[in-house]
Amino acid sequence: LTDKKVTVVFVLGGPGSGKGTQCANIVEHYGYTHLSAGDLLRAEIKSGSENGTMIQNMIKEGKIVPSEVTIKLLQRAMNESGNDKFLIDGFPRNEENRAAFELVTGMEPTFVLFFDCLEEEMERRLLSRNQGREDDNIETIRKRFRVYMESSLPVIEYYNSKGKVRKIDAAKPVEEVFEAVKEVFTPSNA
Ligand code: UP5
Ligand code: MG
Repeated sequence: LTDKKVTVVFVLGGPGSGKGTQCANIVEHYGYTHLSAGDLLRAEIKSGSENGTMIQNMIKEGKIVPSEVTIKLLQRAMNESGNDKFLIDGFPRNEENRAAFELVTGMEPTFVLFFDCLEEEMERRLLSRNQGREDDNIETIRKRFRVYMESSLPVIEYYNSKGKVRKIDAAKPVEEVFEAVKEVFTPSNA
């Protein structure tokens, strides 16, 4: 997987900005494998792994799980997929995540899809999601927003300075957001 032909797109944006929703659309149209770091961590909790309790506590507090744990899960999922095109959703969340991923995998994203959305709208979506996520309560949501502002936005700034960010207005209805996403993935742009 250190092969140069592997395509990685980081899909970033605040909690509830629509990363998972739009990744599902992208997969249907463009042949990528969707890897949600949060989904992989939640599956790790369910599997009863030795890290499960630690991961569960971090997610409940909206904190960022140590890079080595998340990167191992991502690498395993990439290897198991048999694909060479990946949407990595919700990772990297801080500078340390970003630097560790590049160091360990030798990969850099082709570009970064950034879903930009106002906090009020994201909060509304998360509070009405009702999928039993332990972090979808107002206390944890506030913590997730703070971590996003303090730790994750600087990663987006970093890639923006390298000209790699494709910013999408994510406050619009799902179909309209996907129209904008499609423009990014048309061959002349991607
Ligand atoms: N919805 C979506 N799009 C909409 C639209 N355009 N208009 C109206 N409604 C829309 O969407 C959220 C909800 O909004 C859904 O009900 C959807 O139908 C609706 P979704 O697509 O799920 O948004 P998403 O951005 O994926 O929100 P999510 O809650 O998954 O984002 P987070 O970044 O908070 O969650 P994630 O799972 O990535 O991480 C959870 C936690 O895991 C983190 O807080 C952290 O503790 C841990 N984590 C790490 O430690 N490291 C990692 O690398 C990753 C995660
Ligand atoms: Mg998600």
